[in-house]
Amino acid sequence: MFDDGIAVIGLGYIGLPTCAALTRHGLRVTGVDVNERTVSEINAGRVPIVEPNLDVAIASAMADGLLTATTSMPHASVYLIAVPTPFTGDHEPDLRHVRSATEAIAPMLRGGEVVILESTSPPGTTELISQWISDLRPDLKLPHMGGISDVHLAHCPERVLPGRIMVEIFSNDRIVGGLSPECAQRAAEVYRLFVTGDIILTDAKSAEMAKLTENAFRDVNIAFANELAEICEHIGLDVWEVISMANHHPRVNILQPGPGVGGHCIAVDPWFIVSAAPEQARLVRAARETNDARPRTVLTKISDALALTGRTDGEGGTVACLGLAFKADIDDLRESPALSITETLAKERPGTRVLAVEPHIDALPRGLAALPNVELAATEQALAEADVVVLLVDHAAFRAITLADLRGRELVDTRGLWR
Ligand code: SAJ
Repeated sequence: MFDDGIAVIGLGYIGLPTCAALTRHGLRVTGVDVNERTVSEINAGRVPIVEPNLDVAIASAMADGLLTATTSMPHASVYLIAVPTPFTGDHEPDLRHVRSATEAIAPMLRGGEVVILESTSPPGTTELISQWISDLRPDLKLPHMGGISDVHLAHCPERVLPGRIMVEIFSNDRIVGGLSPECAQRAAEVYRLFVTGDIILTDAKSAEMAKLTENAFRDVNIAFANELAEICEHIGLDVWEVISMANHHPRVNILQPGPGVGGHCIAVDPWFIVSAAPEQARLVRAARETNDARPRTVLTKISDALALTGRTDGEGGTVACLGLAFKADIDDLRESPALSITETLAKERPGTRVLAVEPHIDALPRGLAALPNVELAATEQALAEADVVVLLVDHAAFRAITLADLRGRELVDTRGLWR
């Protein structure tokens, strides 16, 4: 089944670890990416993203001669699509990367191949891929037409947690949804090679919805914690204490409030459900709106804290923003509420000096670097010079800060570390 190897399209946080997992099991893998720099980095044995143990796994795949990266689509027995699926300005799914991957695969098909979509996608996307291929290749029978097909199509959503990808890619259970039962069986054979968890077979649309449901579940639960934070503040209670006590109940497990939900999954995927059923997805939409409103609440608290130090609107003062990443102990700044709070603060208060502290990076991202009132600072310098200290990310490095280190500063603690 794998005679012509496997092509993994999209060499990012999912595609690259998947290449590593497949090559570890002796398969020949071609990694395909539109970004020439990514391709040349990988071919030179360097990994362009930070994820524990990924560099070692990729280096050994290269040393064994099992992995090559390229910008052009090869012929392969299995195509695995792991490209981004963002949303447009009005929260509608943007499938342009899936479409261009499909358009590159279509001319290579000879019959007998398996095409798997791993990218998190709105319900119906796998079927759309089948239609797109059939428009380009009227000579082939595709599974959406019914009957026996020449090419097999399935959705197998990725579920790995950034920071634990090289563990979870092997151990997580996988959902494999085929456009036909035969498609699901053929795609499952790929995952049986390296997955130790259960493999659950279903139809493609249920698999698409299951993945969206997982992330919407987490988003709704975080929104509940964030709403509790606002309720508790309003009535003068410590939300972290309230949650910790409630969680002693055997059937209660409330998540933690924070400055908002970041990353490229949980803040995006629920919108695909809203888009598919706008009238019905009321709670899912409300959760998104609640979490998206958190950064503004934090900015108001920073202004209030600056006012307490005698700074009037828009002018003066030094604010230390601790953490820019989208969550603890990673270097990933994508869709980070901490980053957007720091940037908005600096833009809205050009007379305020903003010290950005992020132990996992050594240069400011472009948006922040362009602002004259922002500097990348070490923790000690920021604590020494700030009037207001804002804890945005609960990195391990910040857990060592004591209340004594913060004496005399106004504090905005969005993670409940300094209670
Ligand atoms: N967050 C909170 N409070 C919490 C937990 C998280 O505010 O109690 C915030 C984080 O700070 C972060 C955001 O939510 O900004 C998302 O972080 P996360 O750790 O919940 O999730 P991700 O985005 O790193 O990974 C999620 C995972 N999905 C689920 O746990 C259901 C992962 O398994 C998925 O593979 C990934 O999305 C994905 O790619 O879809």
